[in-house]
Amino acid sequence: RRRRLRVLVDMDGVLADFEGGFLKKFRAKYPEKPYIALEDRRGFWVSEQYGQLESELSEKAIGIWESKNFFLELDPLPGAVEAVKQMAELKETDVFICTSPIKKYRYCPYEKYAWVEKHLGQEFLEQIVLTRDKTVVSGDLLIDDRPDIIGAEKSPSWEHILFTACHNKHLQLPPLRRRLHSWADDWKAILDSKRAL
Ligand code: UMP
Repeated sequence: RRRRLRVLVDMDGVLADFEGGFLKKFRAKYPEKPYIALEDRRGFWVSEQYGQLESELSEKAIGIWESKNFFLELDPLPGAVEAVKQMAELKETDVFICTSPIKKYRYCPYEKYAWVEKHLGQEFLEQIVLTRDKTVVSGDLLIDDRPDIIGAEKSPSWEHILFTACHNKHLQLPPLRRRLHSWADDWKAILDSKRAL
């Protein structure tokens, strides 16, 4: 194999606990409103499912992650920080953090950089790719909790590994599509399966 292995790792739902952070702040801000327990989450879009509960809840939900410090204060998911640091130390391996900012750009892009610096260290700032279209980024693997990753490039170079999250755990994947169930799962074996090619 000539080239180094390039792994793209998503941030929200893979490194940072977007769902848990959202629910905590939503319940604190709207204690009288109904909410969706993580067990009952279905579909990638939190705002859509909240909108189905009560139509006004869609914009209230969006207001939570548009607020200052939402992205910065997300907790790392279990094992995520250790796994990414280990991955980056592996021979012949480049790790990039590939994440889509929300369109309200006031806080989110800045806070994503600040989160990476805080939890992974300054050297990881070199590895950040902010894009709304991950199909135009090349890599061998993309570890991401969003089931449908589409964009301008119809045949992306990466294999999408679905990272299991509350909203996607019930989905049946087409044959040949692979999951990483958590950071306790064997992510090294998935990397090695691509190196072998
Ligand atoms: N996001 C929304 N609406 C939702 C859920 C998430 O806008 O209902 C945002 C949060 C992240 C982005 O900024 O979408 C998802 O980014 P990726 O995990 O695909 O990188």
